[in-house]
Amino acid sequence: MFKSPKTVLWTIFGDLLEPISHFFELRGDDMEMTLRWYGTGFDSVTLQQIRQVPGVHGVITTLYDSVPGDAWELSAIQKIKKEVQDAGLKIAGIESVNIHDDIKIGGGDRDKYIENYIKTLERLGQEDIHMVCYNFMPVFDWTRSELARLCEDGSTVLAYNSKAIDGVKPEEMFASIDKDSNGFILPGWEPERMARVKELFEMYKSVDEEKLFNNLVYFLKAIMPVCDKYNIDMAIHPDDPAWPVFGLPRIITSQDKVCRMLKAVDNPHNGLTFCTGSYGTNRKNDLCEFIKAAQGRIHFAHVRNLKFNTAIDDPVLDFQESAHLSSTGSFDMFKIVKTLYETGFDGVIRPDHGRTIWGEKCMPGYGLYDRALGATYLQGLWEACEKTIDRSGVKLYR
Ligand SMILES: [Mn+2]
Repeated sequence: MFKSPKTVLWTIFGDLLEPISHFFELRGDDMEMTLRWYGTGFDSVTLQQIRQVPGVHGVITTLYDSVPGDAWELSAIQKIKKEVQDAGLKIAGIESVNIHDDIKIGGGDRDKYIENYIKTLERLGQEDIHMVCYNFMPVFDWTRSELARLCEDGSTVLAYNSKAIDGVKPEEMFASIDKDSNGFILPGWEPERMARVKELFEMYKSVDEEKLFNNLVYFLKAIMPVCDKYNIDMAIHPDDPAWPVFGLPRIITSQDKVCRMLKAVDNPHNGLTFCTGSYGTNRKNDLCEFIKAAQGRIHFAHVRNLKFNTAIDDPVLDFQESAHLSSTGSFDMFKIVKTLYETGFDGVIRPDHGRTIWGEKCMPGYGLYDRALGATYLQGLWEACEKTIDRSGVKLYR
């Protein structure tokens, strides 16, 4: 098993090297552009296609058929790693290693599931994988009311309308998501999970925001030693949308709440996936101020645009995902990328949900074409920053 010299150094001297790593360039100093890839048999996009997207050398992947709570087998990690490498790419990180509900609820078996999570992290670290995205959302992953809203140009996008969501029961929500998913299994909306939706709601009945927060802190404290040992950056994904849905608590929604979480476990390996399209759903969030406040703790960036169709004071909230360009949505994408650049971001980045265009048959949000356009656009913005802004005096993240 090949290990890079850096990994060997980190494995042995990680604790000692941490504070001085920057000076010896043990870390990269540039962002790493990637695309998410769900794995052969799950994704309509192939590694060979991703290999041809300019500037993309890595993928973010997962063991898509793994069950939350199970320890990942080393052989399974090695197999997917080899497949990615054989295609001329690398695994830049994992999205996601999902968290068992017992950990989120604080149930009787949580220590057992945390032990399994630690085993997974250990094996990922041994395979030279150092970034893990996860989320701490109860029952549901991301929520949208439509997966294929038709745009003027004939493309389709994911969209959210509060009237449609507020009047619906969770199980009906699942049926409509399932119907529009083009036959793909959407992350977080796995059928076996949704079959248990009522039971899950029952389990979360006694879990309020404070309890969920404490359970997250408990989990993070337990895994930090293995993250320190293998230099693994944990990157929590925000709740999407960034407010409570269906009466369930949501805690990774705003700058204040996130800063509290970062302080509660004040270790650089306890960090964020900064997803502009998730935090940005809540218009009270100032994305650039947020990036500055979390400087040094953003390990993974999902950068995409949204278009709001209702005024900020309208009781009905309606938004849709747009192409990545600033001109097609409500966010100033240059300002977002510039803020990441200026604050020393040197982590993994990827375009996020794209539109479905050019007749592609794909998982909603995860077609090749619009994400490839997004990756190219974001790299253009980054290049503009590199050529006009001197960040040599900025302490890179680590
Ligand atoms: Mn995201």
